[in-house]
Amino acid sequence: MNPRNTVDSGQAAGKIDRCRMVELPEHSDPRGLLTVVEGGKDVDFDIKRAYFIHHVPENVARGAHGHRRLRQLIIAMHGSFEVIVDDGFEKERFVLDHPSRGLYVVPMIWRDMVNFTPDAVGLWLVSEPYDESEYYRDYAEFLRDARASR
Ligand code: T46
Repeated sequence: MNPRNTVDSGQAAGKIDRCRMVELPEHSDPRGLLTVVEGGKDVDFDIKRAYFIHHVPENVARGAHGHRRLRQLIIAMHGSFEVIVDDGFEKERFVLDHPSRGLYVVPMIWRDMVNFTPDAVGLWLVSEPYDESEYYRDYAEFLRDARASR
């Protein structure tokens, strides 16, 4: 685990203060920058899946869901967007606007992605294969479970 970025797992999953910006290791030389994300080192999970979101129309929000088990690192590869995380008690807004900084999000967090610039490309590195049954799509159901788990 990179000591600058240590992110831990376990009991406190679902608390908003476990969601944080992670500085990714950059390798700079006259040819430019190379940024690395290594599962189990820069993030505390094995990366099982990657997906990216782009060409989001103006004023369109994405997300509006939570995950029961999934951990993720969200990176704005180009352009910028904002992620609002919500643990059922508190909310926090993060601006993602640099490809060497990612937002680490633990399970049991509701998230909304807003204010995508027209050129935004977001990359999601996640800990689980795609499984729709692992999502919360209903905010009332998420809130009930998130609050019951404290
Ligand atoms: C998240 C945000 C940022 C797949 O078939 N495989 C996949 O791995 C994913 C992520 C999606 N899909 C299909 C399911 C839907 O028919 O792609 C379609 C759009 O997915 P969804 O409605 O889940 O899109 P978002 O923007 O609401 O959420 C997605 C991810 O699901 C979610 O984990 O963090 O992007």
